[in-house]
Order: sequence, then C-alpha cells, then structure tokens
Amino acid sequence: MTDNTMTGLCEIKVPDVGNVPAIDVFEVLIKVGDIIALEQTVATLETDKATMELPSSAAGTVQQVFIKAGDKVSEGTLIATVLAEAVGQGTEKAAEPAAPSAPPVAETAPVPKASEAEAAPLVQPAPKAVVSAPLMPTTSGAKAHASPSVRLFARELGVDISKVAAGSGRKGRILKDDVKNFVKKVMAEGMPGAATGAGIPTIPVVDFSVFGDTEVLKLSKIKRLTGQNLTRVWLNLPMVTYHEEADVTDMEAFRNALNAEKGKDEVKITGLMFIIKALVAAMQQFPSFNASLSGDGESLILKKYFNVGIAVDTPNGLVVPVLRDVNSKSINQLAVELAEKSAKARQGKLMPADMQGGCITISSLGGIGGTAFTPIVNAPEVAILGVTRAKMQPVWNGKEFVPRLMLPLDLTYDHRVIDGAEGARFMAVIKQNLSDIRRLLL
Ligand code: CAO
Repeated sequence: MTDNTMTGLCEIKVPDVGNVPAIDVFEVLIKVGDIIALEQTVATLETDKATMELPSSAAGTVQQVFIKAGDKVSEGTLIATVLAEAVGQGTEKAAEPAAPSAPPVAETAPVPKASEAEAAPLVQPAPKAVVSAPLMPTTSGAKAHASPSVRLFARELGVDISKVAAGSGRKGRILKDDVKNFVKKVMAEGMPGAATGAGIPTIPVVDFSVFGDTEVLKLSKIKRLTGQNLTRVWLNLPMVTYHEEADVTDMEAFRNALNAEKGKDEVKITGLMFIIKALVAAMQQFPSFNASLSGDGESLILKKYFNVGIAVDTPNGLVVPVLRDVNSKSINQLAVELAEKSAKARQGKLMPADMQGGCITISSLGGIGGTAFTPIVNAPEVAILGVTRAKMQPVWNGKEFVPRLMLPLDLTYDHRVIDGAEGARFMAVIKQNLSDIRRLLL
C-alpha cells in the first residue's frame, strides 16, 4: 500500500467484482458538483445475488458522472471523475491535463468480491459490498428489498425494515425516503397527542374588519379552560348520543303538590331533582356507567360512590359543581344543595373541591327550552345526560290520544365503554323511573 493522498483529477472505476460480466447499476448516489468523502458510497450495483455499494476511492468534488441507474457495468467501467485527493484501487489519475503535478494513484484495500462479501454480517459498515435480501439469511428485515446503506439507515433509526411496505424504487426496492416516510407515518399515528396536533388543519384567520365594525372581547378563564377540555374530549372519545322521551306527567303533578306545601322561603323542587335520582338508580343497575377507563385503556375502574355533576350556566361560562353521595340524599336535600352550589357558581365562589369527584354529569337546558341536543361527555366520566324542555304532547294510549307531559332526554356515552344496546337499556330504565317515580323507592 502506498501513500493514499493526492490531488488532481481522478477517475473512479468499478473495481474487481469477481468475474461478473455485466452488473446492473441500481442507484447513482452522486452528481456533478457534490463534494464527496473517501469511501462514500457513489453507486449501488446489483446482480441477481448481490447488491454492492461502490465506495469512492477519492475525496473531493465530482466533475463528471458517467453512469446512470439501469446501465450495465463491469470491472474497470468509469463511474466518475473527481477533482481531489484520491486514493484506492479503481482510482486512476485522469489522462487530462487538469492536474499535471498529481502523484500516481495509490492503492488501498481492495473492495471484496461479492462472493466474499456474502459472508459479511450486515452490521459491518465496511467492506461495503454485501449481499442484500432476499437471499441473505440475516437479522430483522432480511426479506426486505433494500440496499445495505438503506438497511443501515433504518437500523440507525431503530426501524425494522421488514415493516416498511413495498419500496418506491425499481422492482419495489426500499429507498431511504421510504424509511423516512415510514417513520413519519408511525410518529403521526402513534403519538398520544397526535390527534390534537398532527394533521388537523387549522381554521383560517380572517380579518373581519374588512366586512364591518368589530370588537375584540377576551374569553374568560373558565371559557378558555372549558374550551381546551371540550376539544380534548371531542378528539379522544368516540361518542354516541341517544335520544329518548319520558312521560313525566305524574311526576310533575307530584312535584307541584310538594312545592305547594312549601313555605315562601323554602327551596322549590324542580324536575331536575327527580332526574338526578332516576339517573343514579339506573347507574346502580348498570355499573359501567359509574366507571372510568384506566389510563392505559385496558381496564374499567368501577366506582362504588354516586356523585353527580350538574352543569351550571354562569356569566363567566359553564361550571360543573358535584353533588356527592346522591344515593343517600333526599329530593329536598338535593334541591337545597343544588340551589346553594349553583348560587356559589354564579358568584364565582366555587372551590376546586366543589367540582371534583363526579361520576356522571347532567346538563339541563330545560329551563330555557330545546327539543334535543348532543352534550359532550365530561371525561374521564363515560356518560352525560342532557335534558331539554318538557312539553305537553298527544300520546296514543291504545284507544285514544291523551295529553301527556313528555320530557326529552339525550344520553351521550363513550362508545369504547358503553355499547349501543347497553346505552338504550340504561335510558329505558331512566325513562321508567321518571314515568313512575315509585320505582325510585325500590
Ligand atoms: N322542562 C320544563 N321546564 C323546566 C325544565 C324542563 N326540562 N327544567 C327546568 N324547568 C323549569 C323549572 O321548573 C323552573 O320553572 P319555575 O320557575 O316555574 O319553577 C324553570 O324552568 C327554571 O329552572 P332552573 O333552570 O332554574 O332550575 P333547574 O333545577 O331545572 O336547573 C341548573 C338548575 C343549575 C341546572 C340551571 O339553572 C342551569 O344552569 N342550566 C344550564 C345548564 C347549561 O348551561 N347546560 C349546557 C351545558 S353545555 O353542554
């Protein structure tokens, strides 16, 4: 071996490749103007049995490239000229006068013949000529159709190349870009927060002042936090809303009778108190509604307490105080407690503890109106009951239409936890409980 360093115009040629007459050029990895390093792969050659990475025998600037993908080459074929310090077998000082003072080309270690290289483990960076899959029985990815440099690239990224789908190269060969795209896809699909960040187009920002006068109003802290929470839930939960109507004619008559007995200063009972009771009675029959998914999504955490959150409309936005141990409280107690908590909520005096520990939520718009809506689950709870305004309707009793007070109910549930039929059965029990409130005694 002689001194490897020299300057001038050098030729990179195909070295001794072991009596193979015509080898396909699979990929040319350099172009004119590239600055390349000694031993850098300049081209990938391919025979039926082997893929060889052709290392540069010179370091410097590529002047000319003489081959392209699809060409046939053999020992001695000129690959490229490089203006540089040159080394190695297969590199010869060019005949042109570009570098008149360049010393003779030095020898380097020979590139192994393909037959020798077949024994080389893929993890070795050199020698570079190795047999590629599908013939080489080796580590993960052996069946993938990819050059050693692409395999090395995949290994460096921790990618099992056999998982990369058919490549975009010739004959389905996996290229570096295929590995990169695979990584991008896995990142986008696998990231826990991907749904919020990745791939969701943003709403365009519009200058509305172009169309008329505007005023900018800052959102309250409650509105901003609620907005974040609702977006998180919307993006994470597959939700279904199921609608039903309950005949609350008798319940309403009872409620009116109770309220008539109350003194002027006593808290009146609204239909919501019966709805809370009817809901908890149904949860006692259907434990999966009084549950939350574990963090890993593998199990259901069943709760043995019955706390109900009530969405309260306040000037600053929506808050959800929690009524605790509803199963052991009377209708009157619940009415008093909700009156206190909703007053506190509207005055902005609720403490964090007042809003924690809920098992399920009720969102009642009945005091305002509506026929139906689709409330969003207050995750990690698994369901929410929406209520809109009860109204008198003609109901067929088998013989005639009779006027009945019908209450619309909307149950949204996390479909990962609750099946459709289970949701319908749960709602049927709530409906029964409200239509005949004697059932709440059972
Ligand atoms: N059908 C017919 N009338 C109804 C009714 C219904 N479903 N629900 C309430 N009403 C009546 C009440 O009986 C009451 O009538 P009276 O004044 O004649 O007694 C009146 O409407 C007002 O009731 P209310 O709303 O003050 O009391 P409530 O117990 O029904 O509700 C509360 C309390 C705190 C839930 C409610 O005040 C509230 O804030 N609701 C808004 C919740 C909200 O914003 N949800 C949306 C969240 S987004 O998912």
